[in-house]
Amino acid sequence: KMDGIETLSISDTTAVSPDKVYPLTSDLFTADPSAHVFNGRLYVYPSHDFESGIPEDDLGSHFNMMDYHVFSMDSVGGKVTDHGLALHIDNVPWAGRQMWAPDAAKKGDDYFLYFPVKDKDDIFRIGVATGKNPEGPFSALEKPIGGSYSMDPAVFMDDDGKYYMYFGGIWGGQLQKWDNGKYIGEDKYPEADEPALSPKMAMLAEDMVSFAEEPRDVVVLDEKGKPIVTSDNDRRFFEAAWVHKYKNRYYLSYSTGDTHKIVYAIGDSPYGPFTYQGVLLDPVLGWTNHHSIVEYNGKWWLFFHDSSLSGGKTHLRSVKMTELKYHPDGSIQRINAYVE
Ligand code: FUB
Repeated sequence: KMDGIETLSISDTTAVSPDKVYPLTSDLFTADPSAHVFNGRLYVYPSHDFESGIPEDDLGSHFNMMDYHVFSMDSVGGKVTDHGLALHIDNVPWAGRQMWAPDAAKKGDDYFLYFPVKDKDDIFRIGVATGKNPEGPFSALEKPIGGSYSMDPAVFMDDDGKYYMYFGGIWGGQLQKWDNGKYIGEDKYPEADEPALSPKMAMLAEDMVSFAEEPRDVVVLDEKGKPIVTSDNDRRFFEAAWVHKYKNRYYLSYSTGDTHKIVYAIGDSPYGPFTYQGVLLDPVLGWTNHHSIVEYNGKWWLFFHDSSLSGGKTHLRSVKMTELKYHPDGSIQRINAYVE
């Protein structure tokens, strides 16, 4: 048994309706919102969905995004500003196609946009672009982050000023094509009863554009302290890792992909292990479910997307936010965005 945090007693099996859902964008399709508070203002770094005409497949080829816009607001429910083009694929020297879910970080007076995109060999890598303003524009480095692979970067800053990147995603995200940091070019999943593929994480170096260490596995344990296994599709990691800290404990949340939930696990170190707790967001309209969690003005907010604005087109999504609530024991109240 690995050491983990106990499964909290108040874990919701039934979802409640959110207090209020705030749609954030309607002029552009947006997805995978990563939210941060910089200088007292709320910034959202989403994917920018558009109709490229590429047919839908299991590898997500129809998610053929080419650029990023940053959005911001100074109050929940207030005006949301679209700051325009922040980074275009044509300005990323090594990029091939598919700009997927980004994230951002601030260190001192510098801002960093982290983004997954396939390189010219069609292998997902994680890139970084820097800027002097939270909304961009950002200027991409010549090469992806050394030792990075797969997708969905999420950067967490701990209270001691250290930054950690969590990343990875299976199926179209290609995590299953990597073995111990080496690209094997074919799909290799652990057996059904073996520990599932884990998200990866690494501390960022002082420069914020490289890893300070080799990426390692982020282990998610079940209530018995055993790693969650490959066949456990309702709980195993698929994509969209996010880490936040609440009352001194680390919360890892992620999408279960083909079972379409956002679930969470708690640990007492940014390295984990994390113990599975439950669902925090039920499936939304559209195949993907991808979120972020941030504290703003004393409340906690869940950012997510769905395909309601496009009439259900999975690759044309729109970001929203709603309040996230905790039970007294630190467990998270489960939300279904559509329950009346
Ligand atoms: O937006 C493209 C991909 O869909 C993201 O990288 C995944 O997390 C999923 O939301």
